[in-house]
Amino acid sequence: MKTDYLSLTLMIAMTATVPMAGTAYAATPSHNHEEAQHAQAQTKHEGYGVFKAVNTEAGKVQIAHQPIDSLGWPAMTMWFALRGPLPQGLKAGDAVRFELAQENGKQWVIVAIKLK
Ligand SMILES: [Cu+2]
Repeated sequence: MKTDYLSLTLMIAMTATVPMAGTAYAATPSHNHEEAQHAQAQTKHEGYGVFKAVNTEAGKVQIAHQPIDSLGWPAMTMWFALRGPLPQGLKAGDAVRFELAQENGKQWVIVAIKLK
């Protein structure tokens, strides 16, 4: 009786896990991204905003970004560490599109930035 109960519990645990994973996977293609590989790389998030300033010594850029729904972030102006080159001719006030990735499971850094 004890064994039956255990195997039943395991079955419930397994059936409960599988549909959840399936839902998360199925949700990915319906996510309307311009480039599919962004959605597949779950650690990356896309943002839009206005480039404000750069601190080349610190390797940081200041961006007034729009809300980033995939991260639950509201719109704000903030500094990001930059891991990559800035677009040629970028100047304050330019609209940009950028990709964020979490570094060491903590800080969100910009791994790509382009003129929008
Ligand atoms: Cu922010």
